[in-house]
Amino acid sequence: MLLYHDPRAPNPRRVRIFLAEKGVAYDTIEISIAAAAHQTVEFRKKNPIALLPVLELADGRILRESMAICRYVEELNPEPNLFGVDAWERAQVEQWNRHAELELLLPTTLVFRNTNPFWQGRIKQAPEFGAIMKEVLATRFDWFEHELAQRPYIAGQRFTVADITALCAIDFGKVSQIRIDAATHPNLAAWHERVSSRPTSKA
Ligand SMILES: N[C@@H](CCC(=O)N[C@@H](CS)C(=O)NCC(=O)O)C(=O)O
Repeated sequence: MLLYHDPRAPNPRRVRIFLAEKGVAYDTIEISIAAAAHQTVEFRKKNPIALLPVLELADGRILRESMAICRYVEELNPEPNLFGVDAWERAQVEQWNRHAELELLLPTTLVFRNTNPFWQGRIKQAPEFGAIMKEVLATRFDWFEHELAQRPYIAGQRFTVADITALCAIDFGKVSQIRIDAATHPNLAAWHERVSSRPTSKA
């Protein structure tokens, strides 16, 4: 398997951590977003909408959504289970992974895209919208703080793909000065410490 990724981008990191948790071997090709390598005609043959990550199988088949890739890997490598073992847990993991995607990762990337000089001249930016997304994120941090007072991991009593998504979202906030304040969000900070201490978080 070949993973096209950018080491600095949060969605490819989700897949790298997932693959590391599974202990699955794979090769990588770095596609630098800063160098616009994802915009080339050649890369668009892999993904017409020029986004990372992309997984290419040995026979040339392509998967280009992080969660589609992770689900495929889970099917082929059921252990350790990261998507839930029964109907209830699978629903919980799905729910919390979507919450982490839509309520943490999406606004975090929207702050970055709309306020960071990196994107100046590359895309149209709306700084005020970015600032609004930052305010929304603050309310989401409050919500996750409340949730994590009740359990050690995002979707329940154990580490799942929902933790991977939330970790990648929160770490990517750094570039926009979005940080967990341990004084006001001790449970979120403790969770962050817990998941960051896993060796796979370095993947
Ligand atoms: N839903 C997609 C999102 C992919 C995505 O937005 N990737 C970002 C990197 S984290 C990207 O390639 N951005 C390049 C750009 O916006 O030009 C997935 O999870 O696979």
